[in-house]
Amino acid sequence: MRHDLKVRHGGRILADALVGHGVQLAFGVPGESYLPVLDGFYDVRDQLKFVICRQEGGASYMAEAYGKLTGQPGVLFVTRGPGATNGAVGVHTAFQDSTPMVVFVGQVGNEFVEREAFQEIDYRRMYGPMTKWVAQIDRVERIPEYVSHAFHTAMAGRPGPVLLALPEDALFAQAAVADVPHYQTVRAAPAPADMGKLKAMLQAAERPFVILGGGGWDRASCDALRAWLEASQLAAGTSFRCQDLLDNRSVAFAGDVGIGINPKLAQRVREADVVLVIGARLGEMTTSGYSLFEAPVPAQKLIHVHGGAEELGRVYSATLPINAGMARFVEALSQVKLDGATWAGRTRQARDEYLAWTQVQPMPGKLHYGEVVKWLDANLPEDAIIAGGAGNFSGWVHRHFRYKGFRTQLGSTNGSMGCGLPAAVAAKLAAPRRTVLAITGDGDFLMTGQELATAAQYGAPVITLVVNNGMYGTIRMHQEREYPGRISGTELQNPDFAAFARAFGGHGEVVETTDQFAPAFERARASGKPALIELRIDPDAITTATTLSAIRKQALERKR
Ligand SMILES: Cc1ncc(C[n+]2csc(CCOP(=O)(O)OP(=O)(O)O)c2C)c(N)n1
Ligand SMILES: [Mg+2]
Repeated sequence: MRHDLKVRHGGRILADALVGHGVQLAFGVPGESYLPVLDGFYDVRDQLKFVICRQEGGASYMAEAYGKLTGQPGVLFVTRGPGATNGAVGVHTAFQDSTPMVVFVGQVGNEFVEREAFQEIDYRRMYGPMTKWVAQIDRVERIPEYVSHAFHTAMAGRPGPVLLALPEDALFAQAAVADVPHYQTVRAAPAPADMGKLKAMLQAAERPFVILGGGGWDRASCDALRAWLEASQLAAGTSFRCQDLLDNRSVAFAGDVGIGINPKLAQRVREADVVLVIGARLGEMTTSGYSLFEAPVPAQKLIHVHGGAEELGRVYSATLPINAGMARFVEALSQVKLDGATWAGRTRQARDEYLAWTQVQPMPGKLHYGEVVKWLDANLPEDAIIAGGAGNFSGWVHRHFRYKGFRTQLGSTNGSMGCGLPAAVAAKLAAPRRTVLAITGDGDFLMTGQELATAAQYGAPVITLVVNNGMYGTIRMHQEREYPGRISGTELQNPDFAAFARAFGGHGEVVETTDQFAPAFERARASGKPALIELRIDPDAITTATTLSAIRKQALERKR
């Protein structure tokens, strides 16, 4: 034992370790299972703020969004069994979104382990499939080592969530141990020979296309990539809910390759001869159910660049797989000079098709939600952040909003409902000067609506739009298609959302016509409080392109 070291309890060692790794905000719900950590937080309160949430689902979404926004691991603390189970949703989101996250969970003391003691769960089995690594810190002396390991793992290669269980005895115990320095981010660099092959493949292409997506990006890489795409006259799309990786105003931007894809863009991807995929996993949502690329051997020549070596060849056998971190890859790519004369015309056409596709369509009712999204597009500051959950309401934003820069979008690629408001709260706490919106559905919002309390408690004046159609519209849409007219399990009786917001000390309004929106938004913005605007839309307006009644009619005709 070194004699120059101070004796600390496990909770303080852990708090110091977090500060040492640069953690300034952590999210969670307390539990008696980790009292020494709360005590440690008391000592480091000037460096690290512990944001207390109202439900672990909200807390885990906040940690996930924080990780996504900052590129540093989002940190979550939850208590044993009940906290660990409630908190799972944000961990799954982080896993599918490749978001760095470090989760700490209380655990029974080593003396009771495997007895099914109070709230005991084997986290290795429970969390194994949705984390990069799960471990339990059994000895107080090893807390700095495990925490360092966790941060390195969350950040390396393909980023993702890791989980450390904290047996109570290891937290209460005392030790004199040294801290470990700040973690380093370990990412691979592309081999020069592979960059040579990439250049030859792209230059020989007639119908090239680029798709960006996934995690592990940073602003400088996105900006450099935009410059390269424009200089190369290439057209690019973004994978599902990664629309902010390329400024949507760039002449290179051809749209989002996700749910409800522009049919012309889908055709363009299918017909491409060489596709350069940077960072995207090519999951089910990005490939339109594995149909844009044939699995396992695509018809297109595929250059697949990914930060996780294990991702390459997982579904698709690429012509050229490249394991690289985004920054390293873009740095090398910037040296690749291409003559875009062959495909410049196609790139212009792709852009025109995007511009045409994003024009708003007519929709039933007095409140035109598409026009609302267009208004936001024209009036929000360029760096405003839009957080969203899952539901058909998000389709209008995907289609009509132009994301103008890195991390102006926070969404869940696992299509998880309820992440909009908590993600917005985390974003506002991390970037207080930016305008932050949550765009939610009536079903979506109430999954985590209680986090308005967190917004109020920590002074996070986010603006939430609740798009109210009185139902779980997405499911109703699928239901009408499969079982027309047989409404089952999809209707909602809603509260007064504006009054709900006011009950938390926030600002609340209802908007029923298109004209009412802009002044209501300005009042919400001026209120300086967490604000909520309920948008009452016509329930028939089910997507940007069609109505519920049209879907039912088509389904009935099909079944006849
Ligand atoms: C946590 C979670 N539970 C359930 C679902 C399945 N689901 C997807 S969309 C949806 C309905 C969303 O309803 P709402 O928020 O009102 O949006 P709308 O589709 O009506 O616009 C449901 C239940 C999901 N994606 N995530
Ligand atoms: Mg709804």
